[in-house]
Amino acid sequence: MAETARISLPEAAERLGVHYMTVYRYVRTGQLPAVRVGAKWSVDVADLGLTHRTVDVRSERSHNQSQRAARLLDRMTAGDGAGAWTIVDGALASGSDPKDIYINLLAPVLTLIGDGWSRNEISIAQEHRASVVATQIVGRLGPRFARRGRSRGAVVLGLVPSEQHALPALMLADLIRLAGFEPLNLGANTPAHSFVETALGADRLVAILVGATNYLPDDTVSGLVSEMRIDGVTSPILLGGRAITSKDHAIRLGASGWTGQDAASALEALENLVARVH
Ligand code: B12
Repeated sequence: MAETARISLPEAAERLGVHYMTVYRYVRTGQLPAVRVGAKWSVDVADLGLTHRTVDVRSERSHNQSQRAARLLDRMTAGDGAGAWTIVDGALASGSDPKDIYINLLAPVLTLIGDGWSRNEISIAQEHRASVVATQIVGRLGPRFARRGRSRGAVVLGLVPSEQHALPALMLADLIRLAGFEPLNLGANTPAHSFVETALGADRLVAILVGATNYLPDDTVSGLVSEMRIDGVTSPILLGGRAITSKDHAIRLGASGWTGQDAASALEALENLVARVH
């Protein structure tokens, strides 16, 4: 039968053969159940085996994930679409869903590629090859984000004029579809009149999301927003992406709000907007 005595964190650390701070971290991150009485934590001895197993599984999982990311980076920079897809397919087979693939595999690999480029370790040619392969992966995964049932409304999205980074909008559009909206993605380098035409023609428009990855002069972005307003767009316009650094920044540029700088925060901003309206 399992032992059920309660012991302190230093005692647990001794039994597990790890530092006190490691046990404390297990408690703070929820890997080890603990009870606090006053300033003192205690844990059940029976949970210690569980902790070791959980930590083993987690570290094995994160090891597998980083190996997979390294292999994907290698295939993407080589321009090997088939090889890259085999890796993505392997991740799907081992239980990742398409959203996981975007957020926990493809986006981190793209970030590594960008960092490698900025340190001169990855050439512009490799970056271009990788972008094409990433676009192919997104093209194959895209249909898996489709949802049945009535859409929650249309969301127009696109990137500011002169911006070539189309991939962030492609990925975000799929995630928006998964959340039940109908994305109308205008992609890279979108002029104001295309935002306006799409917004005015959209059925049950929820919002327009305008992304900027590269830094642009503020008046170019605020000019885009005011052109949309002058041309009759009344729906919320949210600005975001890497180059829009805060909510204040977005508001200063004339937007109704900020999407944040990554896909997860963009989805959250959209949900908050819908919750405020209803
Ligand atoms: C692929 C890539 C390219 C490709 C783009 C191909 C394509 N079809 O998209 C090419 C080769 C063309 C390119 C060009 C350039 N690039 Co580039 N590129 C990248 C790279 C490696 C991946 C971009 C990507 O798809 N990211 C996807 C995810 C990982 O990015 P993300 O920022 O988290 O995107 C999310 C947010 O934008 C968020 N989001 C939040 N709110 C909203 C709202 C909206 C509406 C949208 C759409 C998105 C959004 O959702 C996204 C989805 O997850 C990045 C590295 C990186 N860290 O991203 C560099 C990077 C973006 N590039 C950079 C630079 C400097 C350039 C160039 C100027 C120089 C160059 N590398 O040759 C040119 C710029 C050209 C231009 N005028 O736009 C820098 C930008 C620096 C900065 N502003 O901070 C980066 C960060 C590389 C680096 N580490 O320095 N690039």
